[in-house]
Amino acid sequence: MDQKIVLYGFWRSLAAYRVRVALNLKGLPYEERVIDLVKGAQHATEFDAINPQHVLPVLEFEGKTLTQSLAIMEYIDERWPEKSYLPKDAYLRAQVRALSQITIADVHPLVVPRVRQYLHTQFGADEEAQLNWARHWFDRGTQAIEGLLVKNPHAGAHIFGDQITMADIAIASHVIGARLFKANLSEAPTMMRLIEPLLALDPFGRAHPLSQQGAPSAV
Ligand SMILES: N[C@@H](CCC(=O)N[C@@H](CS)C(=O)NCC(=O)O)C(=O)O
Repeated sequence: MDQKIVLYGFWRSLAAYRVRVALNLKGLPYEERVIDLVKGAQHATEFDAINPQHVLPVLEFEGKTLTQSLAIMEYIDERWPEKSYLPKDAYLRAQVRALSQITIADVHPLVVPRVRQYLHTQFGADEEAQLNWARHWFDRGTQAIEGLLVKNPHAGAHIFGDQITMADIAIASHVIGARLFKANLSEAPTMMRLIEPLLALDPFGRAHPLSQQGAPSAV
């Protein structure tokens, strides 16, 4: 059984970032195989055999393949339960998933390359229009997250107390994405107070898109 963990990723992929952080938090070494989304490598025949959805990330371990960052993060936490990033309490765990889904399920899918490409080919959206589209959805997500965090009674050093949870990983990916797209983060002081210190931690810093192979020195 192959014990090597392989992550198919790309420097700019926010979903791959989430999985990198999860692996780093667990102290799990992995090999990252780059699928260049700019060159359209997600559509190559070899990758079709790995993920017919043509998206990243994909995790391979022990001959098994897994897609979707949320499912992968949950799998990693269950497979290596030490240093868990999911609370034991069922209600808190559901809240962690709910907050994570705002960005993973509601914001992020609207700004991925295939959606921006479709806006271009079907509706003639140029680069600037695509950026405005992405910023709009990031800002809507930021407002929703900030609104929830302001009312969150569980906050400690992190969103749900002093334990880093999957929600911290997901919201960190939202902040990084908002920065890459130059969206507005100035009206989310609660979110930034919680996330900014996280980004400086080693498991998050090593996973950062701009620290990956192929990333430009400035975006
Ligand atoms: N919901 C998926 C996101 C999948 C996704 O859209 N990934 C992007 C990179 S972050 C991708 O591979 N996009 C390729 C494309 O849009 O053509 C997850 O969280 O894993």
